[in-house]
Amino acid sequence: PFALPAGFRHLPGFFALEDQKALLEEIRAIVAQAPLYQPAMPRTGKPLSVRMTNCGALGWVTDKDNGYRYQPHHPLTNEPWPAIPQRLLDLWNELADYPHEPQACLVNFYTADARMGLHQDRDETDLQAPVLSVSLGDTCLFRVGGTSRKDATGSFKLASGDVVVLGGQSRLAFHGVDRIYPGTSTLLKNGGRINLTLRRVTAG
Ligand code: MD3
Ligand code: FE
Repeated sequence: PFALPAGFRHLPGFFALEDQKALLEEIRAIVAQAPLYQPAMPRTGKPLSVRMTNCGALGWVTDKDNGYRYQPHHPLTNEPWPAIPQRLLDLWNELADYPHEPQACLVNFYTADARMGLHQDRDETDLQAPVLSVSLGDTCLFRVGGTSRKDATGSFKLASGDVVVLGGQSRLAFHGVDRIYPGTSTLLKNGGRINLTLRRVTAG
């Protein structure tokens, strides 16, 4: 029997289409400064199917030799990450109910065949802070479970403009992206899905 973890909030259609378009332009400017790259799994070096970049003081990166971590520079350009757009800082202030600013915004880009396996987010020192997620472009099938990998999971769709708040117990829930539904949004010219996650990394 699956029950959503406490603190999990799905806000369908939180961003209207015009705001999604404005946010997408801001993300395009970030990607122009900090290009999407293909991250690799620790030790095996197996490439992730999701391409990534970041904005904010810190960015989440992974590669074969150094594994999962936060760092202040892009792994390929060695430039500092671009700033988090004000629209996303406003979102955090509206929904996070947390007294410290977000430090990282991970930008995930999914093509039609990209997936993200079931995992927990535990690379942050501050596990009290919520994670905020914004979806843009094609709909995905998202899966969420409990704090143990063995716990039952439930699935639902995340569509363009949806926001998810992962607070409380849900912060350490296992989650992943099982599939992308191509052609479900016209926001991105060439299709695909973008997910933005806003995070506090270090204790405030
Ligand atoms: C539940 N991203 O970047 S967003 C990730 O759609 C990640 O790209 C997925 O998992 C994506 O780590 C899911 C929704 C999400 C984000 C963080 C969570 C759900 C979460 C943290 C804890 C529990
Ligand atoms: Fe995650």
